[in-house]
Amino acid sequence: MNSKALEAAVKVFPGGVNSPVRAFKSVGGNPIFISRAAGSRVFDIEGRDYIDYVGSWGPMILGHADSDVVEAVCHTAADGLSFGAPTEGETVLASLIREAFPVIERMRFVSSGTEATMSAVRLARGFTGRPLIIKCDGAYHGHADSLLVNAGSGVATLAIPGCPGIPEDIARNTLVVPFNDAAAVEACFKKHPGQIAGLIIEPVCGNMGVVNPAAGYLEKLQKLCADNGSLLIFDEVMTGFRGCFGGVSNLSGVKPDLTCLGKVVGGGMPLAVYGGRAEIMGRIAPEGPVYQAGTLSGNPVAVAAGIATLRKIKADNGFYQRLLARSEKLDKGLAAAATEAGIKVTGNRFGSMLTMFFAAEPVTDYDSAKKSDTQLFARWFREMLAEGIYLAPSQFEAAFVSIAHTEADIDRTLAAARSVFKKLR
Ligand code: HOZ
Repeated sequence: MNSKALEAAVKVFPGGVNSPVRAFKSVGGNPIFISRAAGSRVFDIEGRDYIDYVGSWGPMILGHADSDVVEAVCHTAADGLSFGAPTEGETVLASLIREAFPVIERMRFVSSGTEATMSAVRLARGFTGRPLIIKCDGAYHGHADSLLVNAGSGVATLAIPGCPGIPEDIARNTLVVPFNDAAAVEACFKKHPGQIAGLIIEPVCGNMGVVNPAAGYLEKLQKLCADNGSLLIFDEVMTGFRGCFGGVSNLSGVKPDLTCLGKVVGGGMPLAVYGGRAEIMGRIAPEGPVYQAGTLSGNPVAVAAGIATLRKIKADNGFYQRLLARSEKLDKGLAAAATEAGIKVTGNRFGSMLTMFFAAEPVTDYDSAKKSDTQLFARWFREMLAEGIYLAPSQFEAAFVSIAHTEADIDRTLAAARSVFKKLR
């Protein structure tokens, strides 16, 4: 049935999918077609169930079909799906976001992470009057032209060297530096004085797999940007709410000028955010001249899902303690299972997102991530799927743990991992 569904889908969608990494192209085999999901499980159209660590690529921190979120969505939908006009719910969600991210003084809601990062970059350029931006090699900030240069996520997964359709005139305004290399950023500022609008960074990478910043790295970036009159933009689309009720800016104390959020903040519905210092956000239309708009921006149903999700996390005192303990157990358990089987892996984790690289050396940037044995990863992925464990079909993505993953789920995952690692030897 999955293969029949794929056959039909391929006729109407490139690769049979609506986002490239879903196609299983780098791991082999066919994608499973999902019929429904509940808690920590997804069910495919053949009736098989899987413990799900894709979590819709990050949003499902409460698990699937959380009853409070579903109720909020149904209740709101009954009163109309979209108005293209302000609602009070938007301000309620914005207040929750501001409480979680004090660096976001004012914000704008959009519908996807791509829109958030694209708009933040435009705002940085509009605010500073400068053309260039810096991004990290292997980092993925959505698929806007200027941000797809040397990108991670699906671009890394499919090893696409450069994306046709992006004019050279646009690409050359993006400067690329290795992650965790502050000296490279400093060199960019020296080479292009007064030309760099901002530096956009996943403060903990998720789209080359999870890669943590070295001690002091983010602080150095903040200083370099401030010294050079450039904006520091944190892309916390993946990391937002994954380690605490807030993001890397809260945990590190580093204060970006602008922040992008998505995924968890929309509770599984299409909603994303960019925001930051009030002075900068005041340049956005209609207050300022930097234009950005959207028919579905602040969609009431998506806003309701976001409010229900954030309220539920906030109301649960032990939320992060439980979530992080289970994530740590999974991370450590996977490493132990690999070691027991004599397979070299490097586990990187931030909060409830983690990547097990099939690499012997520490993974600190895209170059070291690329040293992973992707063939072995592909076998691991397929065997785990056969055991009923649904992981991201790419070495360069993260596994997401939700609060709905029980101790028993983690134990079952680790038991499957032990048996799969033995087969991989
Ligand atoms: N950008 C997502 C991975 N980091 C993929 C989204 C999807 O394929 O659904």
